[in-house]
Amino acid sequence: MKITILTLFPKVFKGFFSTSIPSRAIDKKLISVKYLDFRKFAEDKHHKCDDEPYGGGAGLILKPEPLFKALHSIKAENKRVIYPTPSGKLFTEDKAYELSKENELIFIAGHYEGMDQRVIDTFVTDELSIGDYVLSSGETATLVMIDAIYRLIEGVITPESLDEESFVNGLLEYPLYTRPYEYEGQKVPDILLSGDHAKIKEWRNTKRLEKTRANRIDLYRKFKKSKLSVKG
Ligand code: 6GU
Repeated sequence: MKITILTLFPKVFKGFFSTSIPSRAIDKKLISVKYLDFRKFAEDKHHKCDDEPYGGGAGLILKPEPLFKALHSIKAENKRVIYPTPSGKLFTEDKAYELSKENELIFIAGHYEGMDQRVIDTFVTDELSIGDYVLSSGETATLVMIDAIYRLIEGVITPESLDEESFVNGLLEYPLYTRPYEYEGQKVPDILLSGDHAKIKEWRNTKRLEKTRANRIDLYRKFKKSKLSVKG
């Protein structure tokens, strides 16, 4: 997957992509990441990218010209262009899965209070929000989305790791334990040491349901309604 990030602050991303699983995905050529600093497309003396909104209001917004030029330069017309914004549709695991099937994704990491609507109307295919809170910049939201998407690409992580994690089947993950068996008086549940795989699976399914009911009643109700079986 080819990922292009339009950003005024490429540095924000570089640490992430030079570490651990992301850097391995790049080495294995499963993803490539390019940064397009659209400030260089701002042609005035001060390379100005922001301005006051027509009609008044607080803050500055991104001007259309640098973004139009940057997007035209990478032929973004007819490509999947994602604009992370708190006013977008909710970004979910299903959306991450859908986007992980694309060969190419372009992200516009906004800054300031937003950007000129004409950029959205001309290029953006997906306006997406990562949750009901406001971040100071689009960079962190862009990073969150890319992290959720690229890890679903075949070969990035082992399929078994994806099988039972949170949101698979619409439930949250079961509790996990590792050595030592006993720590500060707390023991690992004996069932996990029993070697009885059917029993372990049953215990984990029960825990997934309990956890989902306690932490995410919305997901729990949806699960119950869908008549999906965790066993299936
Ligand atoms: Cl995508 N961007 C910003 N700036 N804030 C957010 C967000 C995105 N999603 C939730 N809050």
